[in-house]
Amino acid sequence: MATFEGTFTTARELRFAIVTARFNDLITGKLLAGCQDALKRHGVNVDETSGQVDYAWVPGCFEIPLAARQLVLTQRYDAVICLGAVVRGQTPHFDYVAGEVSKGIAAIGLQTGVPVIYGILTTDTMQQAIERAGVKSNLGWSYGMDAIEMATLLSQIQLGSPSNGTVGDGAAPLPGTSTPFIQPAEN
Ligand code: INI
Repeated sequence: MATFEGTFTTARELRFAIVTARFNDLITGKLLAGCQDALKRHGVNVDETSGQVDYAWVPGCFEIPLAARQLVLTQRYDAVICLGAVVRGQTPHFDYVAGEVSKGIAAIGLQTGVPVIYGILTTDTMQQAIERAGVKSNLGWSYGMDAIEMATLLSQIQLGSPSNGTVGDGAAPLPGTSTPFIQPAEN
């Protein structure tokens, strides 16, 4: 039996894109810092000039799926991380924005086979958002870890090389499994 399980020891070989919403940037800036910290402490060079992590900024969460999809379609990244914050108390269209960004992010991952991390805080109050972006803990850190885990997991599955080494043993990929399935969504 094969066990596929993401690892945290080979992140220095991976490439990431991070899409961050400017809306609620007090919160999203903290999420980004936490995410960068997690990646950096696992060997990823997060400097803009390194080429290992690229950054995209969008006005708000609603625009995140479009930017994330375009980044995925370049085939340059092992995972794309989406960071945003939707606060219910601040907006009557909370449900629309939160709903669209959730559906959009899920669809990109399923359509392309590339992990797209849902790093969107959806809270009732700004206080809750602040607590989750650094005062109590910083979920940005978790989103960075999730990206590493999913990128390495998908790589194992594509290569037929599980963490317990019983299939493939990290040798040549199984036929037809070495290239991620990338296909633009239909209009
Ligand atoms: N965008 C957010 O990222 N968070 C919010 O809480 C939010 N509110 O409150 O409306 C928000 N709105 C902007 C939206 O995402 C779009 O950027 C805008 O509607 C332009 O398309």
